[in-house]
Amino acid sequence: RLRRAVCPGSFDPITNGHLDIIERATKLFDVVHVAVMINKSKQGLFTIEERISLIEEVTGEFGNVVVEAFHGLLVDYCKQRDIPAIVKGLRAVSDFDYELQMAQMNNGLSGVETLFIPTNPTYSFLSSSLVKEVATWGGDVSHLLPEPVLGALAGKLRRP
Ligand code: COD
Repeated sequence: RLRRAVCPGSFDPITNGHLDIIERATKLFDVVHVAVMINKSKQGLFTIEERISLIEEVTGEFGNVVVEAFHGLLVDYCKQRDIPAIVKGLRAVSDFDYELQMAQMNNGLSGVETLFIPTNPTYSFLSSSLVKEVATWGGDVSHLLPEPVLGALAGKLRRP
């Protein structure tokens, strides 16, 4: 039986921080699902389809990544696909409170386990929202995003 895990998130857009966690997860599991969780109350800069196609493009080389959108509870996504583990990156203590809450809630709901991978320190300050803000005002984010995402973001900001 294949060992599966899921890396969930908004990925609006995927950053080098996300990609680092996904790549490390691909070395620990046979199949890594990247789940773009749809949050109707958060509009987002990229459409769900754009986020998925960027993730597919930058994770293709790993060879064991499945990218999907999901509307609903993460535990239901896991149940439907027989996924026993959630993999999350931890950037700093500030992430810990909320991540611990979600991990305990998810475990209580369905028994799914959450595993934390400490972020590469190069990316510990990195989030999709900060990248968008810095790029909006012309700051250089080229070291923080995979090449195809950089191009897509520049396109979005040119034609809002
Ligand atoms: N370095 C390392 N890891 C990072 C970095 C970085 N620089 N940035 C992000 N990550 C990792 C973190 O593990 C983070 O959790 C994940 O990537 C996703 O990040 P984002 O910002 O794209 O996504 P979030 O934080 O908006 O995602 C929250 C979820 C969508 C995972 C959460 O809201 C959820 O599970 N929603 C589904 C509904 C549900 O089940 N709710 C109940 C939860 S108990």
